[in-house]
Amino acid sequence: MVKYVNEFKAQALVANTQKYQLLPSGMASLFGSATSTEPYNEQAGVVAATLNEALVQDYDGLLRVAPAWPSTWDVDGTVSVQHNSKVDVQVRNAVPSTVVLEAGANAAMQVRSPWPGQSVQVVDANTGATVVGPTTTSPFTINTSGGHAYLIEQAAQPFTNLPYAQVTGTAAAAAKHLGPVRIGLDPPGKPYGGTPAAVPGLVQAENYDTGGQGVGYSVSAVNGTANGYRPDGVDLEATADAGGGYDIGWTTGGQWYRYTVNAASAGTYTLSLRVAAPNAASGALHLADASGTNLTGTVNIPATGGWQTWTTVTVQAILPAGQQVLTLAADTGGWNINSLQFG
Ligand SMILES: [Ca+2]
Repeated sequence: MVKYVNEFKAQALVANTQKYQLLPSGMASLFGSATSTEPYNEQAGVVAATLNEALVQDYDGLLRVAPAWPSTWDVDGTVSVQHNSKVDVQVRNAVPSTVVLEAGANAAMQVRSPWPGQSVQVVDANTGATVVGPTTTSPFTINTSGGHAYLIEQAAQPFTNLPYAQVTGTAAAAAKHLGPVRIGLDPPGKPYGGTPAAVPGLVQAENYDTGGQGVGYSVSAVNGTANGYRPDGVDLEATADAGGGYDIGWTTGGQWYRYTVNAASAGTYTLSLRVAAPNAASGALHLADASGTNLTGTVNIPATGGWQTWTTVTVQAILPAGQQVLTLAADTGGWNINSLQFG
């Protein structure tokens, strides 16, 4: 019965978070409206309090470990409890795997066994002494010394037998989402206009991501004659190319512009760059993914005879499916770019 209550609670927490946690800051929004200007503090509070109480409860002088944790959720968490103490708990496959009491004071702390019916012992991590058990009695008492950590473990599975799990991983390159809502902040750069450019499709050079210098673009000098197009516009000018609009000029090696795009499918795309260069620009540019991998190889731009005499240079790029940030990197200067057509 408890199990099903916990699962229902987990579903309710997820549903409420998806409904209310709508603001980019991660705060919840009253009435579940993304356009509401009223933060909904209670939502974050309910989530925090519920998770704490589910992981470690401390009332009537008795510590209960994972008394109401949903069986489908793994967790690594720390909960503050009585006597200025903390309990660190890891749960895997519905069973506590690691339980540590970090004592903040000298006290006699009552603990309900995290593994009912199993033989349990408590080891003072500071001294190595076994201070409780092995015992199947529950609850048991740990006479704590402030500043000591106590390993609460199954006698048959002491900490010394636990597998060593190496910490691995790479920095996140994309935001996490829970259903339709953000968990935490998206990367600081955002697609210009709010929506990633569709691939296949046309990406206007002037529509580089927002976020400013070092985020949406990086330029060594601010130039341009069409700064009215966007508040953070740099190096833009009205273009004489077909279709009008703006192009990026004043190119210099080392400058770059980012574009958040959404590729309909993974595959090799033909990238048609609309460019102009009075003189041939060898090794002019390349397109890179978020991890810096060169997707196109170095692209050469032939002489078109003028800054507003346009031609199309075609290269290929392999893209994964979905939303991603592409960087148009200038390797040398001497050219303008109007648009990037992904076909
Ligand atoms: Ca353009």
